[in-house]
Amino acid sequence: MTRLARPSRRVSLAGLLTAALLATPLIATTTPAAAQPQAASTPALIPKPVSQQALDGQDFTLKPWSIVGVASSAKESRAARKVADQLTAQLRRSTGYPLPVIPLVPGVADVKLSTNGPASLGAEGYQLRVDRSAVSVTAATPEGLYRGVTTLRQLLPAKADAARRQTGPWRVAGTTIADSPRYGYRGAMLDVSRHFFSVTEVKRYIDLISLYKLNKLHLHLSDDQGWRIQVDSWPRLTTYGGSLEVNGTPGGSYTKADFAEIVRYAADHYLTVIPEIDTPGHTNAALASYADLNCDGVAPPLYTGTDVGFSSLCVGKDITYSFLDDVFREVAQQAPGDVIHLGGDEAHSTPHSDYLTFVPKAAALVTKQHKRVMGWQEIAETPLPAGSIAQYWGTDDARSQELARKAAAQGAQVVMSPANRAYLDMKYDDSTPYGQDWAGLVDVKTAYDWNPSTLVPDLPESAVAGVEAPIWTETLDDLDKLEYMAFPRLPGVAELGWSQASALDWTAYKDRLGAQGSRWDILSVNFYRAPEINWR
Ligand code: IFG
Repeated sequence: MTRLARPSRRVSLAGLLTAALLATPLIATTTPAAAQPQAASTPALIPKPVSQQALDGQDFTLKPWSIVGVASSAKESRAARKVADQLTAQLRRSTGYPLPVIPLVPGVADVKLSTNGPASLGAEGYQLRVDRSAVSVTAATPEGLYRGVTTLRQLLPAKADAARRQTGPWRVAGTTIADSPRYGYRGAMLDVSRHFFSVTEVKRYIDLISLYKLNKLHLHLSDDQGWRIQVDSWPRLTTYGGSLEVNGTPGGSYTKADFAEIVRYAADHYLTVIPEIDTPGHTNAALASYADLNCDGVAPPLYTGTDVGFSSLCVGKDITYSFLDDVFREVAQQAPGDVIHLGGDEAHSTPHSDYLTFVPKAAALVTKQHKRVMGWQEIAETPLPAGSIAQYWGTDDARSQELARKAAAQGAQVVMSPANRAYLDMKYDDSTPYGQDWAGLVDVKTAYDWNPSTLVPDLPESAVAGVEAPIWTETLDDLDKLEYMAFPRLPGVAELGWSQASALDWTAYKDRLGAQGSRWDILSVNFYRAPEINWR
C-alpha cells in the first residue's frame, strides 16, 4: 500500500489535488451503462439511532481517489486524527484505496470528520450525512466522532470490514442521522478468573463489543479460581493465585504492561476499563496465596471447581484491610477510569454482621484512591459513599428488586444486568452445548425484550445508569465459546443501552439483527445462528 507522505500542517490546494491524482490508479472511472448501480439498501443499524431519514437517489460511492478530511480544535486534533486513522486503516485493507487523511479544507475531502460540532451533541452524540457528494460525521468530541464512525462502518457494505482486499463498489445509501445514547453506562463484563483470557483474546472481545457502541469493559479479575492482575506488593496473588483456572488447566495473569495494553486498546475503542476485585467472598485465590489472610492462619488449596459462596476474607483481621489498601492502590494506578468494582456478591461464608462491617471499610479504601465504588447489588445493604453504583443481577426476585431500590434510596446509581436476561453465559435453549441455566434459558428475544428503566418496580428511572451484559466463564474456556454465547445476544443489550425506549421493538430489531450475520461472517465471529433470526 503506497502510503502518501503525511501532508505538512499547511496544505496547498494544488498539493492536495496532486496528492489526489497520484493516489488514483489509472482505471476507468465511468460505469458501463449495463452495470448502473442499484441503490444501496437501507441500512439495518444496531443500535438504532435516535433519528434517521433516507435520502433517495443520494447514494455515495467511495472512490480510489477519495480523501478523508479531519476538522478539530488543536486540543482534540490528535484524538480526532486517531479516529480517522482507525477508519482508514480498516478501509485501506478492504478497499485497497490509499484514502489519505488530511486536515479538512472546504471542497477537497469527500469523507469529512469533524469534532467542531455543537456542544448540544453531548459527549457521545453525532450527526451523520451521506449524499452523492460526500459523507460527513460531525460530533462535539472525539468520542462522539468515534461513535459516528462506528455507525458509518455499519452503513458500508459488510465486506468493508474484511481483513483482505475485496472488490467494490463501496456504496453507501444516502441518509441523514442524528444520534446520541440513552444511558451513560453501556457495559460488557468478561470473567477472566474462571478461565483466563490473554491480552490478544481480550482485544478481540473489545473489537467486537465496540461495534455496538458499548463504553464500559468490566473485567472480573479475581475470584476463587484465579487472581489475574499483578499486585507488586503481594506477588503470590498472581504467581501462585493466578496459576490455575477451572478444571485445573494452567491459568495466567496480566503483568502491569499487559494490563496497560488492555487499557490502552480499550481506550482506543472508547471503552473505559472497570476492574473488579471481588470481596469479601469469591476470594479463595487470594486466601490460598497468603495464609495470614485466613482467620485460622491456614491457606486453603487452590480451587478449580465451580462452586460459589464458600470463601471469605477475614473481616476481623487488620491485615485484610492493609491487603486491600495495597490491592486497590495498585489496581487504581493501573486503571485510569473513575470506577473500581469491589464485588460484594454471594458472601455466604461471611456472617451478615461481618458483611455489614466489611463493605464500608473496603469502600473507604476505594474512595481513598479517588475512585467511585461499584459493587454487586448486595452492597446496597450498607451505607455507600457518594457516587456509588450497585449492579443489579436479579431474576425478578423480590430480594434483588428490594436491594436495587435500597441502592437508589441512598442516592446510588443502578446498572441493570438481570441474570435471566443479560447474563450471556446462560444457555439459549436446552440444546446449547455450554453455559449455565440457573437463571433460566435466555434466547435472543429474552435478552432484548425488556426495559432497563422499568424492569424493577418502583425503582426511579433517574437511578438507572444503564446496562451491562456479563459473561461468566466457568464453562467457557476459549474465544469460540465466548463468541457463540455473546453473539447474537450482546448487540441486543447494547441497543437497550443506546437506543430510545420508543425504538425498542422486537419484530423490527430481529430483522436488523439478521443483517449483522454477513458482517459477523466477514469478521469470522463464531456466532450462534439462532433459527428464529433471518440471517443474511
Ligand atoms: N453468580 C455469580 C458469578 C457466576 C455466575 C454464573 C454473580 C454476581 C453466578 N455472581 O453473578 O460469580 O458464578 O452465572
